[in-house]
Amino acid sequence: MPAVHSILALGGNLGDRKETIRSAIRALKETDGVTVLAKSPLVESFAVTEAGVDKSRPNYLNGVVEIETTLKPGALLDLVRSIERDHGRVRLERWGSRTLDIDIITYGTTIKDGKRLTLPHPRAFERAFVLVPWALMNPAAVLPGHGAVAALAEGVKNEVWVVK
Ligand code: A4P
Ligand code: MG
Repeated sequence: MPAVHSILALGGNLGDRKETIRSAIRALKETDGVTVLAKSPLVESFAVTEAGVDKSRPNYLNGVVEIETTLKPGALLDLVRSIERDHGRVRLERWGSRTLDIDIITYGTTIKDGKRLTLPHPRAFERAFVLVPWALMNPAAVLPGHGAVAALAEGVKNEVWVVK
Protein backbone atom coordinates (compact mmCIF):
# COMPACT_ATOMS: atom_id res chain seq x y z
CA MET A 1 0.00 0.00 0.00
CA PRO A 2 1.61 3.33 -1.01
CA ALA A 3 1.79 6.05 1.62
CA VAL A 4 -0.94 8.70 1.54
CA HIS A 5 -0.81 12.19 3.05
CA SER A 6 -3.60 12.98 5.48
CA ILE A 7 -4.59 15.95 7.62
CA LEU A 8 -5.84 15.18 11.13
CA ALA A 9 -7.49 17.81 13.36
CA LEU A 10 -7.07 17.53 17.11
CA GLY A 11 -9.04 19.47 19.68
CA GLY A 12 -10.47 19.44 23.17
CA ASN A 13 -11.93 21.66 25.84
CA LEU A 14 -11.56 19.62 29.05
CA GLY A 15 -8.49 18.81 31.16
CA ASP A 16 -4.93 19.86 30.28
CA ARG A 17 -5.72 20.59 26.64
CA LYS A 18 -2.17 21.29 25.47
CA GLU A 19 -0.70 18.20 27.12
CA THR A 20 -3.52 16.03 25.74
CA ILE A 21 -2.84 17.22 22.17
CA ARG A 22 0.93 16.73 22.64
CA SER A 23 0.35 13.23 24.01
CA ALA A 24 -1.98 12.32 21.13
CA ILE A 25 0.67 13.45 18.62
CA ARG A 26 3.24 11.28 20.45
CA ALA A 27 0.84 8.32 20.12
CA LEU A 28 0.53 8.97 16.38
CA LYS A 29 4.33 9.09 16.08
CA GLU A 30 4.62 5.74 17.85
CA THR A 31 2.18 4.02 15.48
CA ASP A 32 3.57 1.73 12.78
CA GLY A 33 2.46 2.97 9.39
CA VAL A 34 2.13 6.61 10.50
CA THR A 35 4.77 9.35 10.12
CA VAL A 36 4.01 12.83 11.44
CA LEU A 37 5.34 15.29 8.84
CA ALA A 38 4.20 18.66 10.25
CA LYS A 39 2.39 20.20 13.22
CA SER A 40 0.42 23.45 13.20
CA PRO A 41 0.44 26.15 15.85
CA LEU A 42 -2.38 25.69 18.39
CA VAL A 43 -5.39 28.01 18.35
CA GLU A 44 -8.03 28.72 20.98
CA SER A 45 -11.73 29.41 20.31
CA PHE A 46 -15.14 29.48 21.95
CA ALA A 47 -17.07 26.19 21.96
CA VAL A 48 -19.32 25.60 18.95
CA THR A 49 -22.38 23.53 19.95
CA GLU A 50 -25.53 22.52 18.10
CA ALA A 51 -27.09 25.71 19.49
CA GLY A 52 -24.23 27.90 18.21
CA VAL A 53 -21.29 29.50 20.00
CA ASP A 54 -21.48 28.82 23.76
CA LYS A 55 -19.17 31.01 25.82
CA SER A 56 -20.32 29.36 29.07
CA ARG A 57 -18.46 26.17 28.11
CA PRO A 58 -14.70 25.87 28.41
CA ASN A 59 -12.80 27.19 25.37
CA TYR A 60 -11.27 24.72 22.94
CA LEU A 61 -7.66 24.31 21.96
CA ASN A 62 -7.23 22.98 18.42
CA GLY A 63 -4.45 22.12 16.01
CA VAL A 64 -3.82 20.02 12.93
CA VAL A 65 -1.07 17.65 11.86
CA GLU A 66 -0.03 16.37 8.48
CA ILE A 67 0.79 12.68 8.43
CA GLU A 68 1.94 10.18 5.88
CA THR A 69 0.32 6.79 6.37
CA THR A 70 0.04 3.32 4.89
CA LEU A 71 -3.18 2.71 6.88
CA LYS A 72 -6.40 2.57 4.91
CA PRO A 73 -9.07 5.16 5.88
CA GLY A 74 -11.04 2.70 8.05
CA ALA A 75 -7.93 1.64 9.96
CA LEU A 76 -6.93 5.28 10.41
CA LEU A 77 -10.39 6.01 11.87
CA ASP A 78 -10.02 3.03 14.26
CA LEU A 79 -6.60 4.40 15.29
CA VAL A 80 -7.83 7.93 16.05
CA ARG A 81 -10.86 6.59 17.95
CA SER A 82 -8.54 4.45 20.11
CA ILE A 83 -6.25 7.42 20.78
CA GLU A 84 -9.34 9.46 21.77
CA ARG A 85 -10.39 6.68 24.16
CA ASP A 86 -6.88 6.49 25.67
CA HIS A 87 -7.19 10.19 26.45
CA GLY A 88 -10.44 9.93 28.36
CA ARG A 89 -12.92 10.74 25.60
CA VAL A 90 -16.49 10.07 26.65
CA ARG A 91 -19.34 10.59 24.14
CA LEU A 92 -22.40 12.07 25.81
CA GLU A 93 -23.86 14.49 23.27
CA ARG A 94 -23.11 15.51 19.72
CA TRP A 95 -20.64 18.40 19.73
CA GLY A 96 -20.42 18.08 23.52
CA SER A 97 -17.39 19.01 25.61
CA ARG A 98 -14.52 16.53 25.36
CA THR A 99 -10.93 15.92 26.38
CA LEU A 100 -9.90 14.96 22.85
CA ASP A 101 -11.50 14.83 19.41
CA ILE A 102 -9.49 13.69 16.41
CA ASP A 103 -11.09 14.12 13.00
CA ILE A 104 -9.75 12.96 9.65
CA ILE A 105 -9.94 16.15 7.59
CA THR A 106 -8.46 14.74 4.38
CA TYR A 107 -7.08 11.42 3.19
CA GLY A 108 -5.07 12.14 0.07
CA THR A 109 -7.52 13.58 -2.45
CA THR A 110 -10.20 11.01 -1.57
CA ILE A 111 -13.78 12.24 -1.71
CA LYS A 112 -16.34 9.84 -0.23
CA ASP A 113 -19.52 9.80 1.82
CA GLY A 114 -19.62 6.52 3.69
CA LYS A 115 -21.50 5.15 6.66
CA ARG A 116 -18.56 5.55 9.07
CA LEU A 117 -16.44 8.08 7.27
CA THR A 118 -17.00 11.17 5.15
CA LEU A 119 -13.97 12.59 3.36
CA PRO A 120 -13.02 15.37 3.43
CA HIS A 121 -14.60 16.02 6.86
CA PRO A 122 -17.99 17.58 5.98
CA ARG A 123 -17.61 20.68 8.18
CA ALA A 124 -13.89 21.37 7.70
CA PHE A 125 -14.49 23.96 4.99
CA GLU A 126 -16.25 26.35 7.40
CA ARG A 127 -14.40 25.72 10.65
CA ALA A 128 -11.93 28.36 11.73
CA PHE A 129 -10.35 26.00 14.27
CA VAL A 130 -9.36 23.66 11.41
CA LEU A 131 -8.68 26.13 8.58
CA VAL A 132 -6.61 28.73 10.44
CA PRO A 133 -4.03 26.35 11.96
CA TRP A 134 -3.88 24.37 8.69
CA ALA A 135 -3.17 27.53 6.64
CA LEU A 136 -0.48 28.58 9.15
CA MET A 137 1.15 25.13 8.84
CA ASN A 138 0.92 25.07 5.03
CA PRO A 139 -0.05 28.29 3.21
CA ALA A 140 -0.35 26.32 -0.06
CA ALA A 141 -2.77 23.68 1.29
CA VAL A 142 -5.86 22.73 -0.71
CA LEU A 143 -9.09 21.21 0.69
CA PRO A 144 -10.41 18.82 -1.98
CA GLY A 145 -13.75 20.08 -3.28
CA HIS A 146 -13.33 23.52 -1.67
CA GLY A 147 -10.04 25.03 -2.85
CA ALA A 148 -7.30 27.00 -1.15
CA VAL A 149 -7.28 26.61 2.63
CA ALA A 150 -5.66 30.04 3.12
CA ALA A 151 -8.57 31.72 1.30
CA LEU A 152 -11.16 29.79 3.34
CA ALA A 153 -9.26 30.63 6.55
CA GLU A 154 -9.18 34.34 5.69
CA GLY A 155 -12.98 34.58 5.99
CA VAL A 156 -13.15 33.08 9.51
CA LYS A 157 -9.80 34.07 11.04
CA ASN A 158 -11.39 36.32 13.68
CA GLU A 159 -13.07 33.31 15.32
CA VAL A 160 -9.80 31.89 16.71
CA TRP A 161 -6.65 33.19 18.30
CA VAL A 162 -3.17 31.67 18.24
CA VAL A 163 -1.93 30.46 21.64
CA LYS A 164 1.75 31.05 22.37
N1 A4P B 1 -17.04 10.45 10.91
C1 A4P B 1 -17.43 10.65 9.63
N2 A4P B 1 -16.47 11.24 8.93
C2 A4P B 1 -15.43 11.44 9.78
C3 A4P B 1 -14.13 12.00 9.62
N3 A4P B 1 -13.73 12.50 8.42
N4 A4P B 1 -13.32 12.03 10.71
C4 A4P B 1 -17.90 9.83 11.93
C5 A4P B 1 -13.73 11.53 11.90
N5 A4P B 1 -14.95 10.98 12.12
C6 A4P B 1 -15.78 10.93 11.06
O1 A4P B 1 -17.78 11.72 15.50
C7 A4P B 1 -19.01 11.20 15.09
C8 A4P B 1 -18.84 10.21 13.95
O2 A4P B 1 -18.38 10.84 12.78
C9 A4P B 1 -17.80 9.12 14.20
O3 A4P B 1 -18.41 8.00 14.76
C10 A4P B 1 -17.23 8.80 12.81
O4 A4P B 1 -17.62 7.52 12.39
P1 A4P B 1 -17.43 11.89 17.02
O5 A4P B 1 -16.00 12.28 17.09
O6 A4P B 1 -17.92 10.72 17.76
O7 A4P B 1 -18.41 13.05 17.49
P2 A4P B 1 -18.24 14.58 17.37
O8 A4P B 1 -16.81 14.98 17.26
O9 A4P B 1 -19.08 15.21 18.42
O10 A4P B 1 -18.97 14.79 16.01
P3 A4P B 1 -18.38 15.40 14.76
O11 A4P B 1 -19.50 15.28 13.77
O12 A4P B 1 -17.03 14.92 14.39
O13 A4P B 1 -18.30 16.84 15.26
P4 A4P B 1 -17.33 17.91 14.78
O14 A4P B 1 -17.93 18.51 13.56
O15 A4P B 1 -15.94 17.44 14.77
O16 A4P B 1 -17.55 18.93 15.95
N6 A4P B 1 -15.84 23.89 18.93
C11 A4P B 1 -14.55 24.31 18.91
N7 A4P B 1 -14.26 25.59 19.22
N8 A4P B 1 -13.54 23.44 18.59
C12 A4P B 1 -13.80 22.13 18.26
O17 A4P B 1 -12.87 21.35 17.99
N9 A4P B 1 -15.48 20.42 17.87
C13 A4P B 1 -16.74 20.02 17.78
C14 A4P B 1 -17.04 18.69 17.23
C15 A4P B 1 -17.83 20.90 18.17
N10 A4P B 1 -17.42 22.23 18.58
C16 A4P B 1 -16.14 22.61 18.59
C17 A4P B 1 -15.15 21.68 18.24
MG1 MG C 1 -15.16 14.15 15.87
